[in-house]
Amino acid sequence: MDEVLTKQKIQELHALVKDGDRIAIVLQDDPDPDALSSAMALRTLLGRNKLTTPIFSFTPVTRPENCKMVRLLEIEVEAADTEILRGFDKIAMVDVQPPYFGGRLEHTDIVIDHHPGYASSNAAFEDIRTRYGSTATIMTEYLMCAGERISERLATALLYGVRSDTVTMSRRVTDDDWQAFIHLYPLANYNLIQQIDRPEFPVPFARVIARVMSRLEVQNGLIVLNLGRVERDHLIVQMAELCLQFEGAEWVAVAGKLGPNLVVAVRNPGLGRANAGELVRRLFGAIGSAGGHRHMAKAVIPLSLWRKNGHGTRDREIEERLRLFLAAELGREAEPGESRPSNGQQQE
Ligand SMILES: [Mn+2]
Repeated sequence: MDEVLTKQKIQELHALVKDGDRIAIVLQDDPDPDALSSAMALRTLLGRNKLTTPIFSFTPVTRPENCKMVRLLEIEVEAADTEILRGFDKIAMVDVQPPYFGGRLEHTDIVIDHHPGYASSNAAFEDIRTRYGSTATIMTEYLMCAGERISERLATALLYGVRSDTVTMSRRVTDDDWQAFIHLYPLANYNLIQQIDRPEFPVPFARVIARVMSRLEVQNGLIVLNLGRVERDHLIVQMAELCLQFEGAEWVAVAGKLGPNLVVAVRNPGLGRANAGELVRRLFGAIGSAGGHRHMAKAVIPLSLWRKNGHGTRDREIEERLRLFLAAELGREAEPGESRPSNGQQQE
């Protein structure tokens, strides 16, 4: 924690903002927990409320966990447009920087962020700390140095922000992030965090779960399920997470048809050295977009290309084919003669 720098920045910030200023806090599209909590913190730091300092985004929050955060913590995010924002005395942004918005924003006064790689803007106030795992860490430091009281609601939001940007303190995490985490932990409401973390299924999805679960098997550590047509991408991901909870599950692939595509979510518990991202790239990189991290990955394959490769698109056929691909790639009981799908041109 850099107390000297942070105290100086707080002074700069207060010198810049006049009492009567109407300030808009603008977030990245589809704001994430780090952005949302940082906006709440900035508002508190400036001693303002949602009327004098509303939060804006050009597109709404969509991830189920983030929607739940917004709902449970009663965070209001208004729809931004260039014209509305023109009416504000000052524009602030957290967890994002002006070049991100292109022509959508005419000017910016306050920028607080941790993302590297942006060209410096000419905002009057800038605090970019690329070393930090989250913007919520910077904002927690501001509140601590300002001696500001952090309410349970704000602490819960910030803790969730730090946690989600650092993938539960496992990625890019620094001492500063830990310091913020330790400060926020006793102030936050852990029941609320658990609620936010537990994404909901729409009730009609129960029928889909009942149908596919009746054929769930763990074969040599592998679970493969195809849900058939789904309405939202998140359902595929949530089902993959759920399947990972079955005893003996070392690899999970859950697929679903979404629009013109076949979406495949792949998970493993992240214990070994296996890499789910590499696995889906090897399997599907040639016929779709595929990628991810060590324990979670996703492939989006146009059904037309899947069909062009001679694979059936009926739900059971897809499931069987995926099982063969996965089993072969993982070196488990593969049926002979099966090869990876290709687009007929590129081969790795
Ligand atoms: Mn962030």
